[in-house]
Amino acid sequence: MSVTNPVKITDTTLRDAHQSLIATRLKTEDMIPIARELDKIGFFSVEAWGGATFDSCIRFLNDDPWQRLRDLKAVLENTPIQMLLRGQNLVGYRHYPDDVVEKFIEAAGKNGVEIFRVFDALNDIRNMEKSMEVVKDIGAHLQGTISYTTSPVHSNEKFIKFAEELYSKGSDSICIKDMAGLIMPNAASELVAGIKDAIDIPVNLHSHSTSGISLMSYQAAIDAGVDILDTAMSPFAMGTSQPATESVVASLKGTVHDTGIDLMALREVKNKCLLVRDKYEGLIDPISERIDSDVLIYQLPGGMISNLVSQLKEQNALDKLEAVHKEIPHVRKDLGYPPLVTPTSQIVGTQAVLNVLMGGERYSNVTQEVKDYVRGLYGKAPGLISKEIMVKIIGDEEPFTGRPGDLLGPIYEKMAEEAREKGIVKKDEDILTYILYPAIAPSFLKGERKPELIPKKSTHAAPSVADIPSCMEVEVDGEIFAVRILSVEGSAVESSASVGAKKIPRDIKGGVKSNMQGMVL
Ligand code: 3PY
Ligand code: ZN
Repeated sequence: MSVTNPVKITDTTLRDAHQSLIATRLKTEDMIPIARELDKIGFFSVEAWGGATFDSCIRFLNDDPWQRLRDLKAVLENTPIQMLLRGQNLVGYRHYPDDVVEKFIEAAGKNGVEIFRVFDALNDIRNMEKSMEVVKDIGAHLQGTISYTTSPVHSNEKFIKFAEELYSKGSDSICIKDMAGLIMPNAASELVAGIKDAIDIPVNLHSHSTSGISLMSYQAAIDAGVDILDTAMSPFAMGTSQPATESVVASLKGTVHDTGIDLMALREVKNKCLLVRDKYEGLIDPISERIDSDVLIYQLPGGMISNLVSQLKEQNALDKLEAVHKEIPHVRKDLGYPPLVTPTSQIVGTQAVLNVLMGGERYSNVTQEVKDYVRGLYGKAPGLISKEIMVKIIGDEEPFTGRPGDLLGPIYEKMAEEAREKGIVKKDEDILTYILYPAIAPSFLKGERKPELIPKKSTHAAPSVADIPSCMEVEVDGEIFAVRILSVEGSAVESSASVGAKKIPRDIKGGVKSNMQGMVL
């Protein structure tokens, strides 16, 4: 059978896969041997930079993100490096001025990024325009991205119109970014076909296996003519990560869509990945590896679930997790149905936590980020925010309706001066590290930060978690505690309920502070 429509593959092992499964903790030294093997395969691209990796590098790993990029570039001789860029948010959680956007993209290009996947959480083109323009200026591949979600105000028709807008701004390809694994096979088929009908550039589908539906949606997208699919090598695939590269490649062998990738060559990559996975096993949360059908109801992207757990743990309120899950759709509706992706996932998630923990009336306590969102400082909400919610959150203030980036004057030169005065600039890129993460960059750039240790993996066989209740009440000295089993070491038979369990007093008081910085999703 002749291969008339080969599918291309973007392998995400070195970015989204470890961001989704091991909280973005893969160190550069462990990436390089994998990258060397990935380079032999013939992928369309390897997604290896951007998203949360920049933050994680300096906050947790004591790895220089710029050096990582250079090291990757040195071994990825035949395969383009792709990065995920959060539009005007770059690799952070808030908008940066245009001069910083320009310098950052130029530096990323100079150090090795060839394909820029640019998205905005609200699909507000004004938050993407500047970065798209700079990507074009440096002559790199611009992948304009749709943040996919479902809601009463989203439809395939609107997404196709948005794809046309992305195309009109110079996109070389379009990505449908389904960050929570929500896209259904029918919707994938209709959307891919619709975009391909409307514009003549390659279409890439990016999904996560969180809900268990992604492989069916990939097949539907293939039948509808998708050009590129995102997958991860099997040791870092499935669950909250992408479908497995090997499975997709194998399923297309001998068909008109054959990827041309050699399964035996993939084995070599897989073997390298297995060794690395073994080292990080202690970081893999079994929850991330399982199918979670709740995502279809609550729409939480994988990273957000673990983030909520950690916020609630901080407040000794893990027993409120279910209530927070239920609150999230309310907050999302009130805020005009933003797709849940960085930073809106944190904005909505944190407010939902606050609404639940404070009890009483919703929004009696509001985070600064929600106020700014309602003020229009993150861009235009996809749907209406009712007058009632507006008043509750920002009183009678008039929201801003312009391009949020226009409110920010240039800061690069001033902050460069500041960084030099602090004696932390050894190379130009250090200035960008400082501008993006001013609180932690100085200690990182002075070499004062210690890398986090990788938790030890259990030496016992995996427990049969199905047999263990996830939550129980116990009485200690006359007081009732809700105990949630967070992890169980050893086999189910040997383990007692106290292993890895946390006691949670039921009586929760106090508020929640927002921790937008430092959230790696
Ligand atoms: C990121 O912004 O880091 C993402 O992975 C969004 O899906
Ligand atoms: Zn993703």
